[in-house]
Amino acid sequence: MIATADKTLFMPEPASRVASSVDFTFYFVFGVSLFFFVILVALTIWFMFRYRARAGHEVEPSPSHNTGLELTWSILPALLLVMMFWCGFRGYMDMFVSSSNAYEILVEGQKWAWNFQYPNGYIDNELHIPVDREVTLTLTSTDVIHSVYVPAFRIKRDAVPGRYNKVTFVATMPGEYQLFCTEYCGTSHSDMLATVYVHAPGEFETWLEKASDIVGSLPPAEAGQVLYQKRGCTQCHSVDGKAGIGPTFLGIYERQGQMSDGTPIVADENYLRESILYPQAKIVAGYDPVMPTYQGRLKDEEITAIIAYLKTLR
Ligand code: HEC
Ligand SMILES: [Cu+2]
Repeated sequence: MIATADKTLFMPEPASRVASSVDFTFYFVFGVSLFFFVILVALTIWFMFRYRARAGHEVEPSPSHNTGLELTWSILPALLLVMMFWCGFRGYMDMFVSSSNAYEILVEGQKWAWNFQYPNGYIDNELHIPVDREVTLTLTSTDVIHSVYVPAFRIKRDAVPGRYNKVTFVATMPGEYQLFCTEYCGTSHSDMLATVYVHAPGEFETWLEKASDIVGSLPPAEAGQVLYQKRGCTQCHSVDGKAGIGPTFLGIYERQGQMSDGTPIVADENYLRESILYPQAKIVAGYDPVMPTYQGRLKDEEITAIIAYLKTLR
């Protein structure tokens, strides 16, 4: 691969193995386009001036044919196009075909957060990966189309509800990188961010082991707070009293609420549990029914921990 090791005009410093070939393809297409754009526009303007109609100049019969010229302007661009296809196709295959020992992470987009599920079942809202190891993201979505984009890795792939997409890459430098949702997906689309942590050799396994045991290693209320942050609730629920897309969690426990059909309700444990598992069962007055269900996505003990945390928000 042709290496362009630095950050480019449009992109951050490359941090994956495919990055340099993506940059090469981009600048090749860009350069060829720019070259022909300048030539064509310059010639057009010059000919307009040079061959303009004016007194004393008769219209000359145009030559009908020039084999040499026609072959040149057909074969040369055709070769350039084949080269573009070749670069693009190779890069696409590099990102699409994974080997059998790639580390697979399931990625689920939801309005408006990412869930990254590791092989041991642990789910996090940030992407953690080992350096220098082939990683495959298998993407899907619970609601609308989202799209994973990590500029430093030069990878981008859609997360489509009801199907699985894959993207494969090898991160080459430990550090933190920005991940964006790059498919407009509604109100908080621009907040649908995540950080990619590329761990130095050996550190990834240690991180995963520690992170996986939230409920086992923390008191319920603290575990609940971590889950609140890591499982996407923050996108819609504040804990400081401000209403967002959903009601604030401040003082939610035993709060007197009203449902959209007018029934009053007291937010006890069972109501909170129901709200998390079956959000559409009772809709809080003044809000839209946009909360995704966490059925099958939060374990019982995790829901219990979240409720324990909600009780502390007085
Ligand atoms: C996409 C935005 C969104 C996300 C993400 C979300 N919720 Fe909600 N949630 C809502 C909305 C909107 C309502 C109010 C309408 C309703 O009752 O469904 C709500 C209502 C609730 C209620 C009832 C609130 C009340 O005042 O009665 C609870 C409890 C709740 N959510 C918990 C959670 C938890 C826990 C999470 C994370 C695991 C979460 N929600 C994630 C949007 C969201
Ligand atoms: Cu999105």
